[in-house]
Amino acid sequence: MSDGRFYLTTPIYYVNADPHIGHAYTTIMSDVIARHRRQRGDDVFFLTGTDEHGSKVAESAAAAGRSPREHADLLSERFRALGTELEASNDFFIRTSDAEHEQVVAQVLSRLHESGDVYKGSYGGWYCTACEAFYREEELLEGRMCPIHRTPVEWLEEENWFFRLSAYRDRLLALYASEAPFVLPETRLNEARRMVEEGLEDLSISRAQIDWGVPVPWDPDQVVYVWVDALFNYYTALTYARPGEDLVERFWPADLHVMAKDILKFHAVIWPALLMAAGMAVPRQLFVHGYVLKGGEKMSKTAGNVIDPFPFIERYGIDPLRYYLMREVSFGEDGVFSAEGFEARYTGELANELGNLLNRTVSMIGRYRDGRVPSDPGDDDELASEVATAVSAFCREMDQLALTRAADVVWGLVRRLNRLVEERAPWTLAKDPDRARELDQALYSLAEGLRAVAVMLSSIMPGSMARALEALGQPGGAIEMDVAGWGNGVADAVVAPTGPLFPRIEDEE
Ligand code: ME8
Repeated sequence: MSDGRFYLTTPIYYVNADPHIGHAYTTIMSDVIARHRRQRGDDVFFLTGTDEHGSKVAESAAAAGRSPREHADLLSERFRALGTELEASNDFFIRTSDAEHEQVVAQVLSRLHESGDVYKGSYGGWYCTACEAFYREEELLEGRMCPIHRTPVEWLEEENWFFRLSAYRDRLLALYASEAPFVLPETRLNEARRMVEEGLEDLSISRAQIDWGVPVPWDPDQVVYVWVDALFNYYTALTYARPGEDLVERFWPADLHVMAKDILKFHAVIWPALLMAAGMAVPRQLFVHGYVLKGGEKMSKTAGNVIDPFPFIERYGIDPLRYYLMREVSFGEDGVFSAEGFEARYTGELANELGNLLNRTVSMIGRYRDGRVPSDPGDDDELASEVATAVSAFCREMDQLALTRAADVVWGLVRRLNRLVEERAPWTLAKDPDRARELDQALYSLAEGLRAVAVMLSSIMPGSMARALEALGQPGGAIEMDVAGWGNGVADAVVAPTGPLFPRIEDEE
């Protein structure tokens, strides 16, 4: 899968409205993957950013009484701030209004033009501005509504530049047949295949009636279609993210694009065809996740049912939100976000199962062994092998991007360790000097098991797990996956009791 370097991206988000939990979800899941790859020793480049051109943004700017540029500056900052709050470890934040991006888009467009697959034509179709896409009559819902947004579409007729997408049918089908699946999960790959098999229409890649965009290099009266402009961000970012460094050479093509299913066609069909036409390597893989739902509905700016992530972060810190989304919304499927569900997992799993386990372990080591983890690991082969199994299962699930299953694996170990506390009952062992060795072994096993848990969970809850490692006597503790295994850590460490990792949050009411 990877050759030691790993380039992954989130979609770049439209700056037409404020970010919500749906955007947070994609960014967090991508960040978990990025952090995990780093823990595996990969040279990672992680990109996110904002999509700023086109009529959707221009119209929302006008509605807010701002110029598109002012509006984009303001909203882009909110997405950047969201990334910071989420503790996203992205290496760069791209804006499609960056001059460097615009220049490279113009260059790539010229290459497309020279490929012979770009021609001038006229087109009339039903346009949904929220999707920034045309629909055929038969794709619309009753009353000429957009199938995604359920809002009215408008008839648009212009003379534009077209990309001969229809000519890429066989090459796309060959791409979908490649051994390493181009799209995960498989249902989404099949969906892409169906789209191509059902027949592709050529794609209008310019717009005549708006000017908020990148001018078409050979016809400056038109601007580049916002989706073409946006897709190429994945390439352009590498040309200027680190001045003086050739990131294209190092990271192209992308290893993984993460997104939700709403933009599957753009990424699985249009994007590789554009790259093929421009003579550029296509990405290795896409992961298409489901929707975060509120009630039964997709959360979206257009539907107006969004949940703001900031209050949750303010109240609980970021890690519980990262954990909750990872566990609750099975990666690849739809899942419901609810404040009640969030609180239940916070209290039941984070505070009680994990936080208490750490707390008890550290305080028993304090009480029975003067705060020093026994240096003799004893021969707890059974637990040692359970930890080894958990670590390798975790990595295997992460490699398959089965993020939620990976989290389940760790949680299995957390529960195992909780049972171990009850089974070994260190408080009973402590009363009997003849059983000192058993007590040593129990305390060592709990601490070493918890260290493995903390290393695995570091990609999901980086801040809290750094604190957990510190409590286990591993300040600035190594989190490389190859030290997660048994026997690499806690022997003889001096534990450092901290306050609860996940404190009870009193209800304000
Ligand atoms: O489509 N559940 O931007 P966008 C899960 N600019 N994920 C969600 C979500 C939800 N309810 N709502 C949004 C665009 N997302 C284009 C992309 S890329 C070259 C250009 C996430 O602001 C999810 O990743 O509409 C989805 O694909 C993306 O936000 C759409 O963001």
